[in-house]
Parts: sequence; C-alpha cells; structure tokens
Amino acid sequence: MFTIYSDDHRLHHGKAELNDGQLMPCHEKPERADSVLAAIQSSAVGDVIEPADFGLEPVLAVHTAGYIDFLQNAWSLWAAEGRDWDALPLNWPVRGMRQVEPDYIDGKLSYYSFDAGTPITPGTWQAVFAGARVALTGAAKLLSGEKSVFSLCRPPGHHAAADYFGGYCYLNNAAIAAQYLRDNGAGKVAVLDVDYHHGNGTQSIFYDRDDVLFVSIHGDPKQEFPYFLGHADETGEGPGEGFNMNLPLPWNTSAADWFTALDESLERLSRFGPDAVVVSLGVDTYINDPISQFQLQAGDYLYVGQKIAKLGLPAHYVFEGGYAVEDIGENVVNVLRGAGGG
Ligand code: 6XA
Ligand code: ZN
Repeated sequence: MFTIYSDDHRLHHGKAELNDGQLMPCHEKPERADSVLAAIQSSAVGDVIEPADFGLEPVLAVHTAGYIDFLQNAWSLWAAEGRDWDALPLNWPVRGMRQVEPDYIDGKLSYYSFDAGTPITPGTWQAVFAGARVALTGAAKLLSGEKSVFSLCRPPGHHAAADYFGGYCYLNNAAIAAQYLRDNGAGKVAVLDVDYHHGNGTQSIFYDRDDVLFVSIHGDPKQEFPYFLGHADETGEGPGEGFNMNLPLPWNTSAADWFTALDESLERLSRFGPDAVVVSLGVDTYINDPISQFQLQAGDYLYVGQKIAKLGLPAHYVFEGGYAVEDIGENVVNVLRGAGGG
C-alpha cells in the first residue's frame, strides 16, 4: 500500500493552544507525523511517495474563495501588526450577532474559526496546502486502480468546514479527497470517520447531499469537543436526508462497544453501495491518548483495517487525530496492515 507524505507539514508548528484554561504547547505537533512515518518505514506496509500538484481548484471545490484567501494572507496581516506569536482568535459571533467579515485581522480570525486551539503560524498555509496535495494524490491513486492508500496528512482536517478552521484543522483533507473522487469518476463516495472526535467539518460540507454518505463514530458532543455537532439525530437535510449517520458514544467506551458501532457503520456503508470509501483515520480512540476517553488498545487497530477491507471497496485512509506520539505509529500501521498493507 502506498503512503503519500510531504515534509512540508513541518512548516506548521504552533507554539500554543488554549486548553484547561492555560496556553500550553500544542498537542498537534510535527513529531506526530514523524512517529507515523517512522513506523511505516520500519514495517512492510509499502512505499512512501511524494504528493503531486493539483493546483487550487480541487481545494476550492470544497472551501469558499473568501476562506482560502484568508488562510493565505492571515499570517502576513497578523505580522504586519508587529506580532511574532501565533495568531489565535479571541471571540466569536454567537447567537444574535452578525455574520459580517471584519476588515481587521483579529476580527477575521474570529469570523473564520470556531476555537482557540488552532494557531496560524508563518508556514501554516504552505503546510496545509501540501496536506491537501497529499490527500489528492491518494485519491488519484485510488482512481488509477489502487485498492487502498494512506495519506499521511498533517495537520488534520475533519473539523474544517467550507469556511472555518478549528480543532487543529484548516483544510478538510478527507472532504477534498472525497470531492475529487466524485469529480473524477466515482458516482458515490462514503466518508467513514473513526477519529475520536466528530468530523463536524466533513458533515457540514456534505450535509445536503445524497452522493456522499458521511458516517461517524465519536465522543458524544454532550461531553466532548466539538460540542455543537455530532448528535445522533443529525441525519442530513434536503436531498441529503438519510445520508448522514452519527454514532456518538460516552466517555470510557470499551473496545467491544466501539466495534459494535463500527459494525453498524459498515452495514450502513455497504447498503449505500459507494464506489470508494474515504476513511478519516484518527487513532485518538487509543486508551492512552492524552486528550481522549475511549479504550482501544494497539492490537485492536488491526481489526479496524480488516473490517473496513471486508467491504471490498477501494479505500483511502486519511490521517486525522492521535496524540500519544510514542504509540500512534504502531496504531496506524496496525490499521494499514489489517487493511492489507504489509
Ligand atoms: C480541542 C480538541 C481538538 C481535537 C482535535 C482532534 N481542545 N480532532 O483530534 O479530531
Ligand atoms: Zn480527534
């Protein structure tokens, strides 16, 4: 199985996120990708290749032009104010306030975001654009006949919506890949999100569509980030009604209960009959993940890959969360091995 990887992820290296009431070092750091890459290189999963160039068009098929323009220019607008720390938003347009894009950078950061855990740094745009190329290269490989591929994207993407960032995510790599598959021959695509957190961005991008099914297993938003999307009664709207499925689970969910939800997800996916599946592969469901509350163990990840492979569909694994840096490489490799790589 090919892994697609670009070193450019390093250009995004935030100093701090707001967590537990404190500014603390980012959990989402370059060492995460180093760990996964090292585990892939020291196993027999397959070759690691560089991404190709796809231009901006497939990114603009998912994100708004205004948002992309913001991401490209946010750091220089911030730095023009004489600041050399990460750019972070401070307030948001909640109930009853106006959704009008401000002129000043501090207001723009607020307008285009939903949390204070997702810093913009000098190299953020270059890094996230490289991440999108990684995901697009994975999608193109699938279209040219590969059975399964792994896009080692960093930073992750599934919280990013058409026009906002948050949850460590800027460009929605999985959504960009799914849309590219649709635009280049796949009639129906399913996105299976097995990250610990709900993929609110992906859900919102495809919510009113019946050509892309979104299925997600995640920490219940009553307890867990992103808090404001991911409930079981979100089933899609308009033509998309019935094409969104959320399986929220409580803190401390066991591996056995998680796999019951996976079986239910796979049953829905099979019934949909897609031409390809994009897997938002977070391994923050791991028992030792520092910010998450599920109980999967390293060996369980083999079954994740095996069960998805049983669908018999072309599968594009796109890396999302997972913060137990020492162990995430092994956990990802186990998924890919189960899926038939190595
Ligand atoms: C914010 C938690 C961000 C979650 C990031 C993640 N304090 N998403 O792993 O999948
Ligand atoms: Zn996550």
